[in-house]
Parts: sequence; C-alpha cells; structure tokens
Amino acid sequence: MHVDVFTLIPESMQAYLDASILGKAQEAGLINVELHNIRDYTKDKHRTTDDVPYGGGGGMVMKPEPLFDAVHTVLGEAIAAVPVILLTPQGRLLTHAIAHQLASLPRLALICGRYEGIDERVRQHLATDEISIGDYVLTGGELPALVLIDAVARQINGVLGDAGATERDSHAAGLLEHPHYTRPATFQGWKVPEVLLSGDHARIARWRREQSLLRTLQRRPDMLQGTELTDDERSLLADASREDREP
Ligand code: 6GU
Repeated sequence: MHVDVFTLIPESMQAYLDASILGKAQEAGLINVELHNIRDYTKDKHRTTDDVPYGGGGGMVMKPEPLFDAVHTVLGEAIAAVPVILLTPQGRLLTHAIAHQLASLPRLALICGRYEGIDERVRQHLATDEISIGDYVLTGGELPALVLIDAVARQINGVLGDAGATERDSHAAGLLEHPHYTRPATFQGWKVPEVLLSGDHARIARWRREQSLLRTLQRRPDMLQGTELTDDERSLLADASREDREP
C-alpha cells in the first residue's frame, strides 16, 4: 500500500513511522508512507499557508490553493481512483471496520488539517472522505493520520509477525480481548489463573472466550449487539448481568 500524507509538519510524523512495526513494514515494502509538506506548494515569497477568515472572527484558516496544488501534483491522474481522506473532528468515527476496508486498497491520500480550520472548498471539492478518531479536539490531523496509518497497516498481510494476530484481535471479533499473562506464575503474590497453566488447550480456549464475553459485557455492552453467540454464551451473559444487578 502507498500512503501520501499532506501536512505542514512532516517532521512531527517521521520518527513514529520509522520506528518499530511500521518501520519494518516499510523496509519490507509492505507499506510506503510518503510525507509531503504543504508549504512546498505555496507560490508567494512568504510561503503562506493560512489566512484570515472571511466574515471575521478569530483564528486563521488554511488556504485552499497550496492543498489543491499539492494533492493534484502528487496524485496526478491517480486522483480519480484514490480516496482523499481529510482528518477532521467533523469526520465519521474511525472503527476497526473502516481500517479493515481501507487496508484492502492499493493507495490512500491523507490531508492533515492545522490551525482553527480549513477552507470549506477543500472538504467539498478535494476530499472524498472525512475521518475523526474520537470525540475530542486535537490541534491538528497529524496524530489522527498516524493513528489511521497504524490501524490500517497492522491489517495488511505480513505486517504483524504473527499471522493470526489481527483475526484474534479485540474488535475484529466484535469483542474485547481476554486477559493476557506471562511469567512469572506468581508476581508479588498475584497468581496467574490456574487454567492457563493447565496445558488443557480446550479449557483454555473456553476460559478466554468467557473472559472476552464477560469483559465486553462489563466495559462495552454496546459491542455485544452485533456479536453471534451460542446458547451457552447467552446464558453466561444473562447470569452475569443478573449477578451484576443483585445487591
Ligand atoms: Cl481527525 N483532527 C483533529 N484536529 N482533532 C481530532 C480528530 C481529527 N479526531 C479527533 N479529534
């Protein structure tokens, strides 16, 4: 996958992209992230990327010309086939399902907004999609772009060392993950659940599924709506809900 990122502060993103799993994925040629500085596409001598808002009021607004120029120059003919995603708190909320769908595409373009706003014509006539990473406001779209790239990249085959990892994932199954433990078996007096030391793989799988269901019921009951459950699983959850309500 190729990702073109348009930002005023590419240096803020480079270190994260080069580190760890994303860095290895890029070295392996599984994903190629190219950072483009919007300021390089300005034409005036002050390299202006923002201006005062029409209608007055405070704050500055990102100008449309450098952004249109940058995206059209970099994408060229490909612009018709590549999603141009504006990162904005006004976008649709990023989910596992959206990341999964984007991971199947050969190329993406991401626009990181800065300042108080971005000229509306960028939304209307340049962006094809708008994505937010949550209900809070950040100072720019760079962190959201990194979040999106990370969530997408780890779903591309070969990016994670362990091939089954994304399928086992919380959210992939529509559930939160079961608890994890590693050695030592007793740490400061706190013991690892006995079942995990039993070597009984069927029992372990059953325990993990139960923990996953109970944890989802407790923390994110909304996620259970879309989950397919066996009769046993339904009664487990019904029992747990009842116990929870009893004084
Ligand atoms: Cl995509 N951008 C900004 N500036 N703030 C956000 C966001 C995006 N998603 C959540 N908050």
